[in-house]
Amino acid sequence: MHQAIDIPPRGPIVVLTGAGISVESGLPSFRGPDGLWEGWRLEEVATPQAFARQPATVQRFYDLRRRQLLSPEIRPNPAHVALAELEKRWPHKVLIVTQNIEDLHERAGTRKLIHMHGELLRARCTACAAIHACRIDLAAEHQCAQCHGANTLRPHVVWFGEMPLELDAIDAALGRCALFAAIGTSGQVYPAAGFVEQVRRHGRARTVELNLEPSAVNSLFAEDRPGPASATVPRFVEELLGGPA
Ligand code: BJW
Ligand code: ZN
Repeated sequence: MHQAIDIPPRGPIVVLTGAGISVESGLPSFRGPDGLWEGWRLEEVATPQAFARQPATVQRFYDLRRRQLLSPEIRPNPAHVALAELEKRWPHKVLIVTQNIEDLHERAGTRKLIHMHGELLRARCTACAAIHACRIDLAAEHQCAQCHGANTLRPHVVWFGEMPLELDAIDAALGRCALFAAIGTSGQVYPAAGFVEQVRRHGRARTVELNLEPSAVNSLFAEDRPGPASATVPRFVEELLGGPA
């Protein structure tokens, strides 16, 4: 049942974001027409088994995405900017939990942010576990600055079958939030797709989905804001703050 609740909740907010929030910044989502996985087979690039089998293919997939992210035409859009403004002006805690591995929330000014599926601009050493900033191609010859291993770095991202990051902190925030909003995520990948159910279990929070198309878990949200994120998110934030974001 989708009914609008006009009274803004007072209390902490958790916002879950997915690839859809960055489509209008020029980055493709994963699923659907023009999605990233139209051109690549998911099981060939986003599992540890794929990396063990074909490291060069997987490195190339992430090298291309890293290059694209670092190109000047990729910029935050009004949805990222509105969420940064919400964090600045909302009188309670705002936590953005993003499944995205790009840095558009940070570039828009968001400070309190969890990258639950890791970060494209970081690399992790498979020999010594050190995490490094990374703006280079990893398919090319490289060395770990910590243990000096040759070609030991992998993208610091979470593949299928791997444990998402900071789940304890996310659980705690979901358990005390007054508002949970999910933006631009298809609701097909767990545990993120289960967050709305988790929030509903404690029964105190307003739940809102903002998406171009209904997600796989759309029916679990109390409210629905259909449309492109660059329009729906600034409008939603403006309503919450009681004035232009
Ligand atoms: C717009 C828009 C616009 C477009 N405006 N909106 C069976 C049942 C349940 C679970 C499982 C199961 N079998 C396996 C699992 C677990 C598995 C899973 O969920 N699999 C499913 C496929 C079923 N999950 C995992 O393995 C996770 N780990 C885990 O569970 O650990 C526990 C464990 C580990 C070991 C042993 C035992 C337990 C890890 C998941 C990792 C996901 N990784 C990826 C790749 C990250 C790196 C990279 O970016 O390459 O993360 S997969 C990919 O999907 C990426 C994304 O973050 C994630 C979600 O995608 P997202 O963001 O929702 O994008 P899309 O494209 O799907 O949707 C875009 C949406 O935007 C659409 O809805 C559009 O409508 C919308 N949109 N334009 C607003 N302008
Ligand atoms: Zn190392």
